[in-house]
Amino acid sequence: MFTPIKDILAGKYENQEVNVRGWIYRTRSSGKLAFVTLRDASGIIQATVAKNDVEEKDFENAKKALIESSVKIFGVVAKDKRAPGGYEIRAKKFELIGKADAFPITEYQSEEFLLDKRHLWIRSRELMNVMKIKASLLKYVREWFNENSFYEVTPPTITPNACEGGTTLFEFNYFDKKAFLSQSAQLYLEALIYSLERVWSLTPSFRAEKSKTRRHLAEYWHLEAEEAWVGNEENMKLQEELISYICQSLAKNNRDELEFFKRKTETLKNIEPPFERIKYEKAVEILKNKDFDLNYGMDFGTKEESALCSDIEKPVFITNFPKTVKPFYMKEADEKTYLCADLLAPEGYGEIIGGSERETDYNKLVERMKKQNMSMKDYEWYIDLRKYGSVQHSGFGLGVERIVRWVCKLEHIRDAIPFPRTINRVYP
Ligand code: NSS
Repeated sequence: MFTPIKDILAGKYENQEVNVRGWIYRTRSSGKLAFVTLRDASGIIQATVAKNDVEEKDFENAKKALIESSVKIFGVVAKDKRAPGGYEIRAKKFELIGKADAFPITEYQSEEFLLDKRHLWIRSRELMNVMKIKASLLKYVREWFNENSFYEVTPPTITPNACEGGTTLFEFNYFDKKAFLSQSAQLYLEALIYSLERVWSLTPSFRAEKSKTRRHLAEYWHLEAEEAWVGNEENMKLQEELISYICQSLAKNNRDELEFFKRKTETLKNIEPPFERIKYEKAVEILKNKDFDLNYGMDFGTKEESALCSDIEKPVFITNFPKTVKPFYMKEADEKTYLCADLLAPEGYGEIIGGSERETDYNKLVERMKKQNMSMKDYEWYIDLRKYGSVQHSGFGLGVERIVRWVCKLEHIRDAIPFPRTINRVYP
């Protein structure tokens, strides 16, 4: 049996014998003593290997093994103030499992080099902690959807049409036909509400973003929900509750990882409904007062969003965007605007959710699509839904890496995903 390092550091094994296994994080030796710091998925602990306590071969291996070699250690746990974490293992056996070559990643490396060596860099403390936060966050999301009677569904990621407009579509040859990588599961979720009423899905979404930004990936994880019999106001309430549940759960259960990123648990605990709602029109005024050169009808970019959410403590909804900047499927609020909302994260991190009430009127949809020169044939199935028991419905999409970036205060979204896909990177 092998003991997770975290349990030893929690003080459960003082003066007891343990077996641990993992990878060498740091190593040094002096004379008859080798210090080997060991890392497993749960934590880091120091082991001392004394020449007189182990077989000669084991001692030689402990002295020579380079960092990232995999090892198994058997020994006794001792409390020791000098050891990082307060405990160390005094080894009785040291077994070298996989000898490592000289590890290519040393202390000061360029971002590009670390991205080339991503398959190794994912072992770093930073990326391990990000991945732990992400795994927990997805667990909380599942809990919340289960609690709130949503069914998880599995929509396709190969699609015949666009959801969010043609400019960010990845097209490919599908058995001699044109097909696209999905930008959003929304249109399929809309079909699924007629059987299950409340549905959600977690899928990769693809955006051929031609710009280099710190918040766009070409492939990201998209968490989407769609609800029958629900208008945009209730849709926003669900989003507030979901975001709050995620933040409360992280604050309660992920202290160590949050501390690593200097994210205060208090800040997350304060993220409770209601979130402020600001109409797009008002947001334009706010930006103009901050000296932005911008007119009604223009979309917000990174800078505009940042300016709207840099001084706030809770996420904020920007609602009622003009029809000119949003896709065809939204329900109109009035002649100029849609019943929609983008949720912006605090501290300048910007949009994490896009959501709206959907157009239910067959004729309005067709008219709008014709105006935008959309191919009616590709969307026939979608507008068909309006013919068979159409009901009010709404939904939203949350960018998983966007919320992870905010919670972990990451400079760049690519560090919220183990193998980022961006405009100039598909390797490794
Ligand atoms: O384009 S969205 O704003 N909206 C939709 O796709 C809707 N069809 C979702 C729905 O109602 N079911 O994208 C939703 C979110 C957005 O708020 C971001 O958080 C995230 O998806 N998003 C991205 N994350 C990372 N990289 C890129 N390129 C990206 N684009 C959107």
